Amino acid sequence: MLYHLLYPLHTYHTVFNVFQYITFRTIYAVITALVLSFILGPYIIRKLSLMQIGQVIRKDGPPNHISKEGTPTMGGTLIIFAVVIPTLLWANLTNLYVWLLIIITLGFGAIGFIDDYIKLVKKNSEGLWPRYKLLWQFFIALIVAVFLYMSGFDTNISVPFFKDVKIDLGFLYVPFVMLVIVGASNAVNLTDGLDGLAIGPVMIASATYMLFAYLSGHVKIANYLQILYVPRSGELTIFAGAMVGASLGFLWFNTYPAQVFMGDVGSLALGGALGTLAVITKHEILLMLVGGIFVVEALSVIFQVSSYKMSGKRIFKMAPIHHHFELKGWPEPRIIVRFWIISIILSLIAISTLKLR
Ligand code: 57M
Repeated sequence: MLYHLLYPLHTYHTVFNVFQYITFRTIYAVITALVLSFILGPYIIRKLSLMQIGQVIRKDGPPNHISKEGTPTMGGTLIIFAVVIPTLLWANLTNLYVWLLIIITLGFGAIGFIDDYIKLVKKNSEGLWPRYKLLWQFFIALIVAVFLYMSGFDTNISVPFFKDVKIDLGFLYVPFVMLVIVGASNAVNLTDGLDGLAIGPVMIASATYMLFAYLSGHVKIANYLQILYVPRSGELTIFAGAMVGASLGFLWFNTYPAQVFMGDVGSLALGGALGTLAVITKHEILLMLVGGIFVVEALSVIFQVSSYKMSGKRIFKMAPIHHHFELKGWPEPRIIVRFWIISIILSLIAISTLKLR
């Protein structure tokens, strides 16, 4: 909005020229998201506590989680607010990609909100029926995928390390996009099982895709790096910047010992947004590397459940894998920070692939 209000004033004074620059507006999207989180955080945590929206801890989980009973959850409402408001403030709102990201964030956030609400307010521990959750996620992802396909969006996917390899998926691009978005959403959801364990890698991945969006949307840099140029995708730098600020702000309250959990409203929204950023910046396969922690967490569940079903034996002491380390006796902060470190390493490797090709 500020872009539309203030940039036109550059004809009266050159200082308003600065509002045309994506870098300037991204920096202020990060700052606005951070400030909003710090201002609204305490209020929202107090509100959630007063409404007794406290986490119910399953008895079959790691024993040290029992003390977390009653921790306010659904803090993801704060995250979504701190992402969407700065985006509306600083992004070019005629950019359709920005609206696609907002739709995914609000849509997946709504699914998570309903799930959390049923679990915590209606006191029904089952929440939304898992297949309904998945169905609604695929439906919203379908809307985004079909819109991209029908608007002539490039259906080629790039392969890391191989600059000349482009795979044109044609109409299969639609299910591919849906899988990336829904997969990322659920992987983040599974990861959100320790204080700050999900929000840390989400912040790191958002910062990585903030860079990718800027590079992919800049014709000269994209050509120099020989990555797919996606016209107008540069505006997503601002959305990704808001995600970085909102994640950092939420981490202030979610760090061990957490004052608030994000809830499905947060994890589903953030994962869906990351998946959509990966699709529109055309770095979908790299998401497997940038979001490597989320991939490992999801795979640990798949392998554990498959192994248990086939042989009755567990591969891990408990899945997702963060619980395995807990039961091995690692203190919670040690697991969390080591997962953050791995996430940073994976992101640096992913960024290096832009040159290693
Ligand atoms: C998402 N939710 C956390 C919190 C957060 C198939 C199976 C692997 C599913 C999985 C599951 O239930 N996943 C749901 C993970 C939960 O966190 C809430 O959920 C939101 C995110 N969706 O925002 O509101 C618990 O995680 C802890 N937590 C923190 N700090 C945080 O900042 O400590 C969360 C955020 C919270 C809190 O204790 O209650 C969760 O873990 O449920 N199931 C599991 O992950 C269970 N694993 C399991 O059953 N493994 C089996 C088989 C089925 C794979 C096995 O290994 O044999 C574990 N989770 C729990 N209890 N709670 C173990 C049992």
